Amino acid sequence: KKLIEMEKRSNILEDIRKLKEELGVERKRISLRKKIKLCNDRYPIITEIKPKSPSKGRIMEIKEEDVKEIAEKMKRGGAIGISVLTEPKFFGGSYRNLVYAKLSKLPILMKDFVIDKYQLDIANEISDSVLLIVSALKERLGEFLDYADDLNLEPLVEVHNEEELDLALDFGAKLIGINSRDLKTLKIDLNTIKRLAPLIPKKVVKVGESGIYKKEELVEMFNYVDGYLIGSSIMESDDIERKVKELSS
Ligand code: IGP
Repeated sequence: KKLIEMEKRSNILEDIRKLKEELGVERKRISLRKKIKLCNDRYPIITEIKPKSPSKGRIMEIKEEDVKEIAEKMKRGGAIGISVLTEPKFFGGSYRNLVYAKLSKLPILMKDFVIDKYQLDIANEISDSVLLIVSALKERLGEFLDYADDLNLEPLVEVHNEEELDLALDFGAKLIGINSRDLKTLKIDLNTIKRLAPLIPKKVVKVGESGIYKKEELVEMFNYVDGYLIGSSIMESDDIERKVKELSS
């Protein structure tokens, strides 16, 4: 069983290496954290390639070749980075989508439920940053941050309450995402961001996550955070470029 698992893993790496070569997307890493800090002409937003979700079901029918165009629209709209869901079952994501998104040359965040270090090996192959969800890792967060550090991969550490935030800060996270969605109930509460953001030291870059539909909501959130991650409302829009422009300007 272990051998089969190892073979599966090496096949994944093999497949994405081939696709990378085919598309010619090899480049130096770009830091999402720096991009957020340096952005001063608009609201720094990270858009998301999210084909479906547990709360919405199917959001958009996409083939991997379509990702290139969607990512380009996001870039033209002014996104400073792109998060790509790679989790297949609940979010309809794939590693191949991520490689296609890299054609945009924007920094990329690999979005998955990372619970095994081999997922970081994959992120290392294709991504600039990787999401680490504290509620999924608990005390193991430290090991995963160390390993990401060894790989020179930038982690975005996701928290949803005070306890998780304490853990993230104790382990020295420098880029923290506050998810307004409770991953258990799937409910959105933007007050979570208002409550947790002031507890984070200034040198840490703060990213708000989820639940933004309207510009006013986003503008209010920027009183609390340095960047924002927006998925569904942009993916659902019939004019992605215009929607991103409207939100980021
Ligand atoms: C985007 P929304 O509400 O704009 O579609 O949310 C992003 O924050 C969300 O996809 C997300 C997520 C996650 C998905 C945040 N953390 C962890 C899966 C796993």
